[in-house]
Amino acid sequence: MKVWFLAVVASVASAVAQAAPPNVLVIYADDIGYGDVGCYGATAVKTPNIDRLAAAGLRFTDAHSAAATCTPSRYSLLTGEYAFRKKGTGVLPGNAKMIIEPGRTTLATILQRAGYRTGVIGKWHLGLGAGDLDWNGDIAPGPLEVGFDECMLLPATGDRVPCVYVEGRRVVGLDPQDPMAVAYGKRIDERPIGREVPDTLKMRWDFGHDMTIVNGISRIGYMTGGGNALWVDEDMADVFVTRAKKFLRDHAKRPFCLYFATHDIHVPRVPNRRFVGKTEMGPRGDAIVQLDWCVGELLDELDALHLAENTLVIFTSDNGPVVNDGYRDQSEEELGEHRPAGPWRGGKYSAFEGGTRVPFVVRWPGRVAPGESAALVGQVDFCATLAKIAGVELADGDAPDSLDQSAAWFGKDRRGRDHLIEQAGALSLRQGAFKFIEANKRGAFDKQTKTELGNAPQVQLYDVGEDPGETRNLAGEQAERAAAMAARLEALRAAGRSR
Ligand code: NG6
Ligand code: CA
Repeated sequence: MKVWFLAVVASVASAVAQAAPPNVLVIYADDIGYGDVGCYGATAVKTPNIDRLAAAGLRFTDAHSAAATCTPSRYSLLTGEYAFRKKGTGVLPGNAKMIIEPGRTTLATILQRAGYRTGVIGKWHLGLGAGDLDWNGDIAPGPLEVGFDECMLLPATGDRVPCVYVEGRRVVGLDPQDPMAVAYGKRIDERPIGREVPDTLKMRWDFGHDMTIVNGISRIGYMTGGGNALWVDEDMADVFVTRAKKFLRDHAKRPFCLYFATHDIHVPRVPNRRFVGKTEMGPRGDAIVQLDWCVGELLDELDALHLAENTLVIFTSDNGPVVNDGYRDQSEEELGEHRPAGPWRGGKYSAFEGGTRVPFVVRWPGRVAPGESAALVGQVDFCATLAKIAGVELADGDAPDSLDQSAAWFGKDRRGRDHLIEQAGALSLRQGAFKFIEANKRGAFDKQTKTELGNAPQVQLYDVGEDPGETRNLAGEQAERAAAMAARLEALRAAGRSR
């Protein structure tokens, strides 16, 4: 009797322990391609920390960011809604208002409901304020209005003004005697801009990026003032890592979710001097080494705090890779045999697989068996999947395109989604190995970034299992399948939701 009783108590206790929701650390790299890290085949750059994460976790080979650029991917990740459903979710200028409405359900509000402490550190690029923001006062709405308890932000991108950090609702280090202003489209002071003095710059622009100069690098857009608050690109990774470690230490005793969104390896690629010359690929390669260092620092901190066992760590990227994204940083000249998108065609901006098929690693010791999975998974599913893992019930209208993929994340379901929409200029629908790309009259090739955009005036159908390079358009041969997928894509679009 006594033995029986003890056995029941033990098994209930272990079920409870098993059910304890994990901490969540999302490491969201910027512009890292499928082929840019060692565990996905890179050899010209070493990424021992990302590789050690992958060795202890599940490495997905058919995982997708929601879109082939930053803002729509981040929007989808945090809201669980495909960004194409909402106007104004394209790449935002640095003075855009926030595009996630305060009050709506987000990844952060979902986890708050389960008692998590939530934070975002790093790149935001979802707009701030309600329009016509005064950067010298309280910056709201922002992450704190959509479920984050703490934030420390790179407001837009490294190559866009404003070049300052925002912590909470304030610009860090801003001197009231030196107020700042931000403008797009019109110049707001007399200082020379990058277009006029290209030879004085630390890193020259190639296209775009020829406006206000900060830290010897010209950017997109104009800003004045805020002298003390301006960031130093070379220190950015350290600043975010230091802040992130503090977050982990501060909340080690309760469930937390940290969304750590790196600037690396977006342009301008100006890694700390500790990493300069670590690869033969120039700043783009060195920025990958810096990114890998960031990952190592966070993993080490989890270990030091004895949190690794009960922390679900995800490593992924917001879109596929780009080599020359507008600065003369030797990225094209020094690329050598390195294939940033791995076997996939296209890259950032592209409707081909290289646009959205990104590294995706999930580690949760004891719960996720290490290995590899070919399941089709998407970042739009973060909301529903983490809701499930944290034991939160979603309301009917919440996260309208987000599906619970916890079985795939745990390696139990090897198939994943039965369909997924990928967004670039054109929308694509994946169903199993087939991929349908809708007709799109935009150009097929971007001359500046040298990207195959995947647009064509006719529909395209590929079998990415047999033909990973998307070279044989089967839309003629398999007209029925193409028509059925076109109709399904249309129905998914018209329905306004897919959950
Ligand atoms: C483009 C920029 C590019 C990059 C991108 C956004 C030019 C010519 N190109 O408009 O450099 O900033 O926007 O990248 O300005 S993303 O990763 O944030 O989506
Ligand atoms: Ca990006």
